[in-house]
Amino acid sequence: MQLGILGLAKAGKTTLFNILTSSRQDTDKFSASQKTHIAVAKVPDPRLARLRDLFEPRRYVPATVEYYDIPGIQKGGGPQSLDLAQLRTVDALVHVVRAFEDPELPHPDGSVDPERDVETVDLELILADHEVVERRLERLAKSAKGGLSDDEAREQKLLRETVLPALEQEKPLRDIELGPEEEKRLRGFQLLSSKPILIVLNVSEDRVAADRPADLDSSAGGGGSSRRVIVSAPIEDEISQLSPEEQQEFLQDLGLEEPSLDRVLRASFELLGRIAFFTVGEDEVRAWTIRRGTRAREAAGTIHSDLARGFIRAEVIAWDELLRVGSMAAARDQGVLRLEGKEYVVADGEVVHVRFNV
Ligand SMILES: Nc1nc2c(ncn2[C@@H]2O[C@H](COP(=O)(O)OP(=O)(O)OP(=O)(O)O)[C@@H](O)[C@H]2O)c(=O)[nH]1
Ligand SMILES: [Mg+2]
Repeated sequence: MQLGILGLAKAGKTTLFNILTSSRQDTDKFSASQKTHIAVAKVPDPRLARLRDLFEPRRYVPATVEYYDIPGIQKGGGPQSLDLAQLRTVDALVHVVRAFEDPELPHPDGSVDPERDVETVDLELILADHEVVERRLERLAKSAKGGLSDDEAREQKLLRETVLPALEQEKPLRDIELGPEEEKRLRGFQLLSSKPILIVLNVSEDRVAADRPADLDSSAGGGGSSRRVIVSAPIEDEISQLSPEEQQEFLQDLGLEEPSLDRVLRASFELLGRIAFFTVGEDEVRAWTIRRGTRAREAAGTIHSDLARGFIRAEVIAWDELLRVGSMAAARDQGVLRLEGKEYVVADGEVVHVRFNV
């Protein structure tokens, strides 16, 4: 699962990337980032941590997300100013928006205005998509002289009647309704404005608690494919360097329940409709990432292909139920361990043990 961090110059992208992934890329007030950094972040999950405390395994493996830190977009720089090759391949976008004041670091547009910046960046994505779609339509028009296949004709209709008009009205494609077949048809184009997006408002240190209510309205500014989180990058940086006890105290003083970074990570995960199921034991307590709606046999395949091939049954229990009874054996004895077949749809937070035979 890959997410591209993008935004205007000096919004705090690399600062955020460093904290998310415990990296140490240079950040600086004056010179612009030149290249894309890539690193993996662990998704914090209190449920999995509780299971770790119960099993005390040798290995603890949370779910992960991969972040790409893309150099800042130069406004009006056109598609060239985006690292398009990298951005097209990611599953979703994280737009870091500057909402902090710093007299030493003037905003390229002369003032701090997050809503304007959200629109500016959306517009860059829309322009990049527009170019791709127009080019494709030109090519289709050329081959139309020799006659289009059914498939090509359908593609042309979709691009011409739905996609192009939306882009021309400066509407991001994530906001238009498409059927499953249309969505599949478009996927190959890897259009940027169709990707789910998480908006991260990087606010001033003193506003991180004050701004919470707006933050909770996570659907603000769009449907299910766009969400918002508020952070203060320097505060998150500070938090990440504290011990767990100090963290608790610091967060309480600020009136926060958890580091905002945890919420960025979880939102990244949820943005893509991903859920986690767990495997437990003395050897390993581990999270596995699947799409919502995945059936037991396919879920088993994420652990190992043999488990899908030789799938017999899955023993399933909710994570909190397992904590309550204390072990898989106790769950079996008490009749709370369910036996599910290959068509069973695995739910978020379930502990799964696959019985298989190859
Ligand atoms: N005061 C303040 N400074 C910040 C904040 N976030 C980042 N900075 C500073 O802003 C400068 C730029 O931060 P970066 O993380 O490099 O920004 P960037 O978006 O990656 O910049 P480019 O990649 O060059 O576009 C650094 O000096 C940071 O320390 C913030 O919330 N408040
Ligand atoms: Mg940077």
